[in-house]
Amino acid sequence: MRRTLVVIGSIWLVLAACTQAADTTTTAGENGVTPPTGETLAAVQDRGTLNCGVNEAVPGFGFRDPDGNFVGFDIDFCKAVAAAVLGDATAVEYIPLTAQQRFTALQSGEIDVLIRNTTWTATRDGSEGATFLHTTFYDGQGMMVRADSGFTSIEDMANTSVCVLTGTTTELNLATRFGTIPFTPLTFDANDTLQAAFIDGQCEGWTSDKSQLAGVRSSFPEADGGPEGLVILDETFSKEPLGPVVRDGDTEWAQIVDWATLAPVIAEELGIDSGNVNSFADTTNDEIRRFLGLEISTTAEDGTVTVSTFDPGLGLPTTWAVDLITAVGNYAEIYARNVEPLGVPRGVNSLWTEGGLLYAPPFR
Ligand SMILES: N[C@@H](CCC(=O)N[C@@H](CS)C(=O)NCC(=O)O)C(=O)O
Repeated sequence: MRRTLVVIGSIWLVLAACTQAADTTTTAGENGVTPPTGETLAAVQDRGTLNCGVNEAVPGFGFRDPDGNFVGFDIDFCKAVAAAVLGDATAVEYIPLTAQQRFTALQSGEIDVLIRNTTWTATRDGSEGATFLHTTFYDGQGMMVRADSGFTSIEDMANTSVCVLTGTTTELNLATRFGTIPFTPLTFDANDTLQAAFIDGQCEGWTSDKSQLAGVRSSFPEADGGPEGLVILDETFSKEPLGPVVRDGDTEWAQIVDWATLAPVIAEELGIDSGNVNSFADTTNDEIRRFLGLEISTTAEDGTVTVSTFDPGLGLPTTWAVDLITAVGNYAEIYARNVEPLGVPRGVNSLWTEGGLLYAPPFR
């Protein structure tokens, strides 16, 4: 009987949280800001800054350091877009958003792009006015527990409480994974309150994307056991492809953000990085010349030589890729700077030529 009540209680809590998430969804323009459909590029150029919706609470991905600066893997992709579009990686207005707020902020026009550890799902594509672009980080959900808890699997965690953020894919996956295993989800709006509850012992498990658990674990307060006091269980129980998201209805802007997102991958594929990006003036590799906006000579059958720079017609300046790679580096550099310190190996986030999933379409 008690078990049944726990299961019913769990289902209710999850449903309540999901309903809350759905209720906060507004239609575009509902909050008085008219979303610039088809005009985002011009709006960003006129403003001179990119409004990037980010996280401020996940070390390694989207985090505000002690000096108040935004740092992390996702933040570097905001910078990449600003460098491509405005030629200035610092021309970014970072707008911190909770998981619940993020799609409303996108729909209302408050942000130009959302880069906040956001998972691409069919429902978000179909019902949130959102267009998901290429995945920048292939992730999966996991469970973090105290090292002294003795838990080594989800099955060990019957009749426990699990802390989870509301408005996330995480809370739905959690219910799916526990299935008939009785447990109580405790939902929170933000990481700081969730962490306080976890430290307080209100929940035995903390579930989220594994990269984010690694980030949170890396900076766990020493007074509360530090990183060593926590273990992330081996199991990965969902697919969480994370990447940038733009508003539906502005294909030109979506393509610009998409290619800015792909540029660090292209650069890594071509062996270009922030240190050598200016050293390719004499390269005979036309793929590199096209990407870096260097002049290319073509000789027609009658011997006429034409010199031109490649322009794919995306609406970006010729120097966009040079500006971008100079500012943030290639994908390997972005990863090394932000994610490697968390101890997360590249794994599936390696180039396709190295057994990973990162694969950029041809820049030609
Ligand atoms: N990728 C998942 C989860 C994203 C998510 O919100 N993760 C949490 C877990 S660490 C987070 O970002 N917390 C920071 C906060 O909202 O304070 C999604 O798109 O729903």
